[in-house]
Amino acid sequence: MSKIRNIVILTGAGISAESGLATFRGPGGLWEGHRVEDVCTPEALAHDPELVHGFYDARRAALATAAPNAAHVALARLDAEWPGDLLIVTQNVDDLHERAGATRVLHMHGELRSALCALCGVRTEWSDDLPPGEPCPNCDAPALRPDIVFFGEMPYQMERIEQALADADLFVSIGTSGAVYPAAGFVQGARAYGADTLELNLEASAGSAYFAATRLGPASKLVPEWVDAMLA
Ligand code: BV8
Repeated sequence: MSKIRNIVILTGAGISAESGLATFRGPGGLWEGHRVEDVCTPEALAHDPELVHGFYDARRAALATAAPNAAHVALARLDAEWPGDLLIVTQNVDDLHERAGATRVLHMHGELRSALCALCGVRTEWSDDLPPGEPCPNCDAPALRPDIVFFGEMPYQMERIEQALADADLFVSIGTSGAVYPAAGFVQGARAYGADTLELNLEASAGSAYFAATRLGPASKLVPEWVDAMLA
């Protein structure tokens, strides 16, 4: 444990499942009601803005009734107490890591509580419904869209993520199916740079074979146990 100084943690929808937020794949998943290409692509946004804005409005509203769970709280404690570098790279667009108190968080797929102007690129904090054609507070163009990275769009801050993976001594993946790239490839990158790798997930994922160790179970149990051991 003493040789570990820099940690990168990747989180996915599974870490928020016990907070009542639906995951994407699996029974009752978000995608179950929708085809991915109908709600999570630039083409969908152009073709049916009402559907896409409505899909994210519903998820933004669900945030109001969700609270961080023991896994988010444990990661926030590690963030506060870990003396080395630590970066929580989340694929999630909820704000549960921040509401648990974590500060070193990077949302690579965007955030529900942010609106992006498709014209001037300025972001505006947004907590209510975001109807299509809403004027941008900065440039006034009717071009505000959900600040979400759709399929075919470049995830945010990839250079910063790649640098963190290059510097990492430990890469931990929590609550993700390993179905979406480039996030699903981070474990291979981390290993190539010599990092140790650990997966904490409810079930085996598409990437489990790449991890040096995989522990199966709910994040609310596995993550506090792992953080306690890291801070012991
Ligand atoms: C890009 C928006 C390039 C936010 C999302 C290489 C190979 C193959 C394909 C590609 C490739 N490179 C690019 C692609 C295409 C594509 C892709 O990966 N397609 C897949 C489907 C094959 N990737 C992209 O398009 C990405 N862009 O690469 O751009 C580029 C280059 C130059 C110029 C321009 C562009 C963009 C990807 C982002 C797409 N946006 N969503 C939102 O709506 O929330 S993806 C969506 O899936 C979410 O972001 C989500 O985060 C992501 C991954 O899902 P998970 O988080 O893993 O959730 P899931 O339900 O799948 O799994 C939950 C897991 O939790 C399960 O394993 C379950 O067992 C576990 N679990 C459940 N309960 C618990 C639990 N674990 C613990 N405790 C519990 N209680």
